[in-house]
Amino acid sequence: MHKNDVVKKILGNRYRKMPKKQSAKAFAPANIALCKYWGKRNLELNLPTTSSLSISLGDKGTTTKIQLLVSDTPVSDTKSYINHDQITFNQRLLASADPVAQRMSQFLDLFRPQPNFVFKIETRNNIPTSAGLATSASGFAALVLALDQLFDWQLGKKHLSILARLGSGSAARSLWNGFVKWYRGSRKDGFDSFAEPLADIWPELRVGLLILSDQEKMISSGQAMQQTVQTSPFYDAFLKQSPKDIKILEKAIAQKDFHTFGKVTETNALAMHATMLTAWPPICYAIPRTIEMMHCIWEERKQGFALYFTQDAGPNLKLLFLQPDAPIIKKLFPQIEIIAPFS
Ligand code: 2P0
Repeated sequence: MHKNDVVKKILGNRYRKMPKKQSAKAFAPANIALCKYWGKRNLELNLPTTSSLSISLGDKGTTTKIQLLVSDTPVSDTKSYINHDQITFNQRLLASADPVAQRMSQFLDLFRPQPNFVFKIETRNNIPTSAGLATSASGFAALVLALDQLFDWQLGKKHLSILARLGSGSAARSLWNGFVKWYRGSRKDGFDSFAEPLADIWPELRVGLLILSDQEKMISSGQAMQQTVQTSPFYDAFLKQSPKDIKILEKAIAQKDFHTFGKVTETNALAMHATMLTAWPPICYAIPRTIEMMHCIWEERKQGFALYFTQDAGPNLKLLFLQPDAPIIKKLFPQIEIIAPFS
């Protein structure tokens, strides 16, 4: 099944219709996975090998404004229209060859009413793009929300989550605040692979962004996932452990058991990175400073401090702690940006 078939099925007679509005604007939060998505069972539809669980970052994320225009550039073949989308990212107009613009334009092709229509997109992140946060998650979620408004599809969140997943897997989770679970599903068409929010809230929970490098990632997460799935002898262990981790995490969240919550989150991230280290060629997103900070966190924990971390497809760490400890954390890590996901 192709992305287009999924879109057709969701939109029905609204598929490739003209927009109802001149423009639309939407916001979606960034999210951090507590139990990770690492591997696809279907590359085309971004269907995951496991379910995952995340925490959204409140008002930190992406705002996207969208308009549909008729292209005034005469071109001979319809394909070349597609590269005429005007995409401004953090106030910078992207060249059509830019990988971010290409990825967005390819996604927009799924909704373009006619080949000679181009989208004008202004997208802005209020978190540093270099922060190692999955801005593709909030980016595609905000884009889908903006498209829904522009075309007046009036889709429910389940269908919006499926559409966002077609742009980027983790975007399926970026349509809500708080804790969000994305189901693996088992259907080939992915109609049972969407996200939903958990009812629980945890106002004291804090996420600290510890930026250790603003270097570009050496390998994209999509590529790294594939390499891991195909070559790591430890990947099966990750698959087996993941549903157990989600179950324990859900219980820990419901009971506000911070130690279990932190321990499982940290172990799950380290397990994901262990599968990457054992892939061939090996993938290591950590830099020396990442390891140094891990030791520092482990040392603080030995002293009785309730501090845990998670790490995604980059060298930066995301710290997990509770609100009363925020002043000590600030002292230990002066450069940290502290986010209160439920405020
Ligand atoms: C996650 N990550 O669960 C995991 C943990 C990074 C590490 O989802 O190829 O940008 O667009 O589906 O969602 C980052 O990968 O990958 C990611 P695609 P995506 O948050």
